[in-house]
Amino acid sequence: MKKKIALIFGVTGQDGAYLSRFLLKKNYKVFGVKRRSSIINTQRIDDIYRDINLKSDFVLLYGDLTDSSSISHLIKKTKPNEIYNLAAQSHVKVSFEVPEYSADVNSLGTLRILDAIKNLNLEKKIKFYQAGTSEMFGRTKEKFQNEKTQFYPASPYGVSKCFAHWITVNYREAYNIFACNGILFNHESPIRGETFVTRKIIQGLIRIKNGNQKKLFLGNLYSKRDWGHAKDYVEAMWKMLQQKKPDDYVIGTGKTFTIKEFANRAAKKIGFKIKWIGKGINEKAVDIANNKVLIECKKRYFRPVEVDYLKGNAQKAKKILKWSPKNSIDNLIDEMIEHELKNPS
Ligand code: NAP
Ligand code: G4F
Repeated sequence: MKKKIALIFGVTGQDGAYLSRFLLKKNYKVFGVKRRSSIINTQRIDDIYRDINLKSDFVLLYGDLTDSSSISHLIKKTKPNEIYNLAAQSHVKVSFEVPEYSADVNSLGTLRILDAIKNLNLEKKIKFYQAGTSEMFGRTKEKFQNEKTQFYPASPYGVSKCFAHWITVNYREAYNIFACNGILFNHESPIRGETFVTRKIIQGLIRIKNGNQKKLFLGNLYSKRDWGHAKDYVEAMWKMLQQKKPDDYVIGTGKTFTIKEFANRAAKKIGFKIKWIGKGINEKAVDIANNKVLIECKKRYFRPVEVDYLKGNAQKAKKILKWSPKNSIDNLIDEMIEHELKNPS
């Protein structure tokens, strides 16, 4: 039987790496799009090349979401059955520093792919997945967000992803493209980028434990996030494209924790006994064993405006996709710690 072909934009990212492995195990041929960088940045997918059973079906090609011609060329060359758009300037805080670039990649980049599908007359041949985010809910007052919750984005990143969401809906309705939006809540893993808060906390506390760092500096300790495991979430992306009809789905765990709660759990598992002292920007976590300060707050890690509370209601995905998360926050933290201990940075 002919193998299905997937084209993944953002293959070098956390989700790109998990999705590649997932699809290769399902017997797909996977083409991954990487950008040119001055230093090799394929660490997350290098082990696929080392896997004799996977490497012959995994091909990396250069491309960029800011370059329409590269997108059309890649689609013509690879003739995909499914396109996964995971590429983005994905850091919320950084999007305040580079708002125009974030919009170019995240919003117009999505439009460029959809428009290439349409202009190449491949509407009936290609299924499209768009990596949407709970950041689109932003400052919503709803306490359990689902597909019907109104968007109220609170960063250039969130706003850029709202454009991507609606242009995906628009091309689905206007041109009958099989296009789905996943509205994914935060998902993490041992290969999460080092500047996202979960990886930063675990990496920082282990460095402190090993004597390689003195303190960990964080921003807002009181925002709440619904954290799942990336490995569960890429399965949901694939499931969306296997349905009879294209649609949009919220993917989350339905549980939410503050950054402080995440840090407390991680610290305990790493072997610290901590207590919190002070208030606001002066709040600190102290190691009870020696009275040393382990965690401090720093103004530079706060955002101009914060998304205070996210909790995802994935009932629709549960019912239609038969999807539910397999990993708890504790499994996730354990796995992240184990990886960091084996691969100290
Ligand atoms: P990530 O680790 O930051 O990966 C982003 C990927 O996009 C990287 O491969 C990056 O390439 C690539 N990229 C950036 N700019 C590009 C451009 N101009 N052209 C082509 N590729 C470009 O993000 P992730 O956590 O895997 O997330 C995947 C997607 O899901 C993103 O769209 C993100 O916004 C969205 N999302 C993530 C979460 C989450 O919690 N992880 C939740 C909801 C939605 P380099 O490696 O070269 O930088
Ligand atoms: O880990 P974060 O940077 O993730 P954030 O902003 O929730 O965004 C991630 O999840 C989104 C899904 O909802 C994705 F769409 C997006 O691409 C990305 O993957 O920050 C989480 C929370 C924030 O409230 C932030 O203010 O942690 C708080 N925080 C506190 N101290 C910190 C820090 N965040 C970071 N990155 N670094 C800190 O030192």
